[in-house]
Amino acid sequence: MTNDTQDLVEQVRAGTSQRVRATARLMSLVENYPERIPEFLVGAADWPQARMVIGLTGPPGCGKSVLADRLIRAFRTRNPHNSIGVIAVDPSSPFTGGAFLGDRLRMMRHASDPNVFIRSAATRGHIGGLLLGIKAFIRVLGLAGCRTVLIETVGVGQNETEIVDVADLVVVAIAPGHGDAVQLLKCGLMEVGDIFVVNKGDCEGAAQLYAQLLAVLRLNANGQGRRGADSCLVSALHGRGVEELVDLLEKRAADSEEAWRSRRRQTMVDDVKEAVLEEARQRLSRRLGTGPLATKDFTRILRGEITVPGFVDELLQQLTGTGEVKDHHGGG
Ligand SMILES: Nc1nc2c(ncn2[C@@H]2O[C@H](COP(=O)(O)OP(=O)(O)O)[C@@H](O)[C@H]2O)c(=O)[nH]1
Ligand SMILES: [Mg+2]
Repeated sequence: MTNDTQDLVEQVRAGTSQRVRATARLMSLVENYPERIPEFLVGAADWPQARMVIGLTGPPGCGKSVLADRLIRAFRTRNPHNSIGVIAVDPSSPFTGGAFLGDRLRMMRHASDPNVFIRSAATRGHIGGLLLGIKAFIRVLGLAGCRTVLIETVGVGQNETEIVDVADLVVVAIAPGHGDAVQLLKCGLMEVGDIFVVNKGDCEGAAQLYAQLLAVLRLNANGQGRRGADSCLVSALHGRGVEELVDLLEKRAADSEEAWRSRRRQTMVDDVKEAVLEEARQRLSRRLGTGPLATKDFTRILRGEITVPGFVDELLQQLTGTGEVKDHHGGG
């Protein structure tokens, strides 16, 4: 880990007055220098972790951001000493750009609360990198003392449902006016949800939608679907049903905290493995591009003079033989 990262990590962990700024700077590092994300794994084993990482997903316009805002307030009121982090995933689409700006404005009221961390993450069309970034965000937020992390993401299409892989539990929100429950839950949302929320309970059709949802959940529980999904009817705009939702979330956390913790630890180990493989791939790649084993050497394989494993053996020998293993910054 480089010195500046290390300093920032210490500031965040120490909980000084610099904590809020240092946290923001760490997250900017993650965002602007994705190649440095592996640095955020060094020493991370003993970083404090969030207790609950909630994925909040659902179709655009169903009220996720309004609900997120309510959840922030509810969590802050219940546990005034606990911080909360919110990651809003921007689908980088011209159609939702406006709505996203709205999200930021809506959550702005928390800007002066030093215990609320709100961050956006742009997808830029590269979901793999985004996932790594979000995982690093979650670790940084944990370090900053966030007990709860909420990830708001638009639940349409495959990409977005992948984001729920990093959440401990997933809240799927739907709302009346956009089709029936079966249609709304088509885009893979049924499979990912732990808690299903019908929002806009104050609007016409909400009661019917909720009844449909319950029927769908019952069917699923009888079939091969996931069992034990919870559900509730809320009106985020008016704050109705939100406390019940928080109760459901708290109950899940109480039941599964340990399992989540160990799953996240395993995820970190997996991420370290990926980081190590990536580093090795890059070093070998640099070696192939510039070293004595230039691309033309591949023709030795084509001519049958050497096998692929034999070639790799030579390559690794060259790397270790020239001290390249100690090279942290490439060059070649
Ligand atoms: N009537 C009503 N409108 C709501 C409710 N929750 C959200 N909305 C409205 O629905 C629109 C979309 O909300 P937003 O939170 O931006 O949706 P998102 O795209 O899912 O994040 C906004 O105009 C909200 O004011 C609710 O409970 N009742
Ligand atoms: Mg939103």
